[in-house]
Amino acid sequence: MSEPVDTSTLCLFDVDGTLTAARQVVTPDMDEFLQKLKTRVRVGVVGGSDLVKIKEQLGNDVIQKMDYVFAENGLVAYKNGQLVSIQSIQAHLGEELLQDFINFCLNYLAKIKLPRKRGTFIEFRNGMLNVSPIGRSCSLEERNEFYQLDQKEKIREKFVSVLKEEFKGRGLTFSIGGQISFDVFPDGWDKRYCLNIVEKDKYSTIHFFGDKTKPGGNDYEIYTDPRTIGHEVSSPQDTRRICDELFFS
Ligand code: M1P
Repeated sequence: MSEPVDTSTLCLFDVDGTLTAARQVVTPDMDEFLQKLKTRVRVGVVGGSDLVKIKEQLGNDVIQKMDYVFAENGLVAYKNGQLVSIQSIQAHLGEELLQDFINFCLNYLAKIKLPRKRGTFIEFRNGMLNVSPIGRSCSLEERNEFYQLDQKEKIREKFVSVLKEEFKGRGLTFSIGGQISFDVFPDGWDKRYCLNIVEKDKYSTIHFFGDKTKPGGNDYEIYTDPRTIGHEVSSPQDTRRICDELFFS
């Protein structure tokens, strides 16, 4: 006889580098594994990306398939297929600060020369801004090229350190989570935000799996939060290996 679902345990997964390769579609194997895991524990995803991108990667039916989907760190939250809360960055920050910030970024971006620049340098989301020096509309090849260059030249790190200085004390947090961009949101709106939402569901154990768990990475805060048991993973295969050991051995 199969074991009953342990409804007091929740597993939360980052998306890029944890369930999928960066910005890629989930493999059928991993998709199947997540469904199998749901027969043991409650399962949720918490991505830095917006819901459109999470759906591209995990499927259009992701909000039906997972117990929770937290897009934009949980600022857009779904439980059992239903929207439960949504945040607005403009209401929180106000137009004045928002425009100061956007104007500063556009100015900075106009002054840097890169091998390639494309379009959508600032993506305005519900709960965050996403800033990309190459532009979000680059191709996969251009994305990989930028990522290689950024690892050597620290383009994003330098940009973020200038922004930290310029906007010191104005309540903004910066997070480098992916390959071509960084996220900007009000202090406290990192991935821990989703823990406040699941609090009322009274889980006794919350596991978190992520790959960007070092300081400055977008998994760091939730990984080190006392409310979670953090697991640092190096790839989707590694995520699966750890889950197999924890729940199926
Ligand atoms: O999930 C991690 C990050 O994924 C994307 O980053 P990039 O396009 O730079 O690889 C973005 O959606 C970003 O917001 C997110 O944190």
